[in-house]
Amino acid sequence: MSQFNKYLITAALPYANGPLHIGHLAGAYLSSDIYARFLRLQGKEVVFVCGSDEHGAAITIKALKDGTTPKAIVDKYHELFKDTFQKIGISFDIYHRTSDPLHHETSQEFFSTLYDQGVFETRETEQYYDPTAQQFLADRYIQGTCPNCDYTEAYGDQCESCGSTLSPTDLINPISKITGDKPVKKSTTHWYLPLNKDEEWLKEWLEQGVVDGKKTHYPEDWKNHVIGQCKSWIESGLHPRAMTRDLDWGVDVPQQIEGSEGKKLYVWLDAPIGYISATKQWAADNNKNWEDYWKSDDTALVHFIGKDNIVFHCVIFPSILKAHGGYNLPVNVPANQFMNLEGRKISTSKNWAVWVHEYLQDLPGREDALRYCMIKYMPELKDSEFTWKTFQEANNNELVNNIGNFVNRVIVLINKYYQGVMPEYDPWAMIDGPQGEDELTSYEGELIHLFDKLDSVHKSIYQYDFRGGLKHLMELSSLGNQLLQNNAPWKLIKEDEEAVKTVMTLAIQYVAALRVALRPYLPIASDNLSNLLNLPPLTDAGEWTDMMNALAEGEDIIKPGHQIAEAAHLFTRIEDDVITAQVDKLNASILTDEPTPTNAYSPLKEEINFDDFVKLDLRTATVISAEKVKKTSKLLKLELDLGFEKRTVVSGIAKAYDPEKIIGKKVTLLANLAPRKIKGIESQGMILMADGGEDDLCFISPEENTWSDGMTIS
Ligand code: B3M
Ligand code: ZN
Repeated sequence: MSQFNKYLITAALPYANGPLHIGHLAGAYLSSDIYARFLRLQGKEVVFVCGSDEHGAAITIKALKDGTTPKAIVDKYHELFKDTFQKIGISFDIYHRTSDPLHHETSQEFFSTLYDQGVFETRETEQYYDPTAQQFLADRYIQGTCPNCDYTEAYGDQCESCGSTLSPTDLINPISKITGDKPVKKSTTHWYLPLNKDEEWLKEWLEQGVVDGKKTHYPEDWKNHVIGQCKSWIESGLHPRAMTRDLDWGVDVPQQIEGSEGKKLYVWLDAPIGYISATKQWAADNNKNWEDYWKSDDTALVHFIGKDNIVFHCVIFPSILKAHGGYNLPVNVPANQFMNLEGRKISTSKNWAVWVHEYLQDLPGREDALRYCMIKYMPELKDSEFTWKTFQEANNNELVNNIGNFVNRVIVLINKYYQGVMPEYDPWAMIDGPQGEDELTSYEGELIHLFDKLDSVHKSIYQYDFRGGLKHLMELSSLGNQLLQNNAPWKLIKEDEEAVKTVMTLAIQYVAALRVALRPYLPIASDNLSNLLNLPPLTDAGEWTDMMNALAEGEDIIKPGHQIAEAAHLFTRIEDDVITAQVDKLNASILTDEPTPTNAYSPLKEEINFDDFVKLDLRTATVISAEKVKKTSKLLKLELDLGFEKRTVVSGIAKAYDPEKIIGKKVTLLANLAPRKIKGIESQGMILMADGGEDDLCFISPEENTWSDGMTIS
């Protein structure tokens, strides 16, 4: 949706109760940063806001645990966050905080407006109270036995063992986490947002992108998992939700409201308004009008978050904004899923995480390597996995061997042949293109290819497909390498000096394109490319658009006569000892008795559609003979009876099954897989197995006796 000129981009406000880990980066911060940087490069007006979420039980519980005050906790983490985000290159226009008076004022104004408009319902309920501590207990302050699974340390809002959502009164033998005493029930009054009244318009807004008869966005651009979560929430019925709490840390309910004493705003009425107060502060600092970014039709509001915050940003906050009136609703909420770490869920409480500030200390100068790996495996549509090994491979095989190698060859050769000054060249000299050897091509045609590749990066980013954009970028660099490989200027220089000038000029256009295209992804590498090309660092003010306009006109980005700098490496290899040290550190730090999973689950493959599925012809069959394939340890040669014909299949199951024990076994066969030769034997199909990793395999078999051979499975 590029009809917007202005963008207000938000990234979830992290709770200031512990350091940032790689899951945070992969969840919301890198995606929002790529998006913001790219839009700026396109000359769009962007305000990218974030800040620390400093209220709520997450903070007070941490203070209680550390024997300190909530204020000390948030001050500590706020500073750490600011520093970490800056070092890893997240280009916020402002990093604000919810303890700031401007934020308190802004969220109180929201509360008062909703109150004055009669939006809230007041309700009196019984809630747990700790008589010794003389305070009501937030859900997370109560622990007890889960009624569903008997886990004894379930929280008042959720059981972490079985995952069920609870309310404090569900717990068996509840105790207060503050004193360890048994809490008592006491009545209290709160203001509720009647979400049940919003069901209808929320549905229309989410499904059709229409509010009050006005088209606001295209739901088909939203991620399926985001829409799916919202719909299932709404379909199961929305209920009034309390917007206040009995707490002593947070934003006060405005004093002029009767009964406000001792009451604070619910953290989800407070935190998202942090996006607005951050914008107000940014506008005040930059002589702008904040309302232009929240209330005008030509501004797109986009929320970047992790999947655990979807309902708050797609149901609750929109309800608050609409009830207040005058504010834009988000045009998209491109939430990511979760990133796991070495086979486990990242967990702050179990200390199973790669902490970003520690990474920055342990692997100095490798900010972009982490960004690269996080983006390559970004959990855009499904959960993904970070391992130190894949990190090392991504750095060494892709950054060093692909981009680094290409750039280095170009810079070295231009310095060698032309003393670093781009020569005059003949654009009509025929050279081998990057696409294939002996495929002669014209210079202009190649500039168009370059343009198209860059355009694919653009399209991916607009679809929030940041991984896809990165893939196109790597292909760009591979094409550059291919161009050099196919023309071999180091040989050609002896035969045709003119052609080499054309090849090297084309190659430098690729490098110059990478300087701009890498900017949203790997900003430090982009700056280093600027140095190598002897160009100023990008200012993120429309340079993408300038470059595309030039290429569309068949104009060079770097012209004859331009002097480049000496060669220097963009990336360097990461050796095994660095990786081993990180893996050891991780394993040593975990606070749990659970054994490390040996069979780290493999992440799900890409989604397929029904048409893909029906292409598979699955048949049942019986094993009629089985023998080991000679000189192999894993392979068995099987004869299968499908009822209507017999087949030979080679299967890698010898470590899990003795051949004699599987004769007569019923199996499921992928029967229309193209035959292929394995160790000289033609294998006519593939047997379906469940794979638990290592040699842990078992047949996916039809139920004995009920299935006859050759039956189609659908
Ligand atoms: N602090 C939850 C989280 O960090 C919460 C996000 C607020 S966004 C307005 O996951
Ligand atoms: Zn449970």
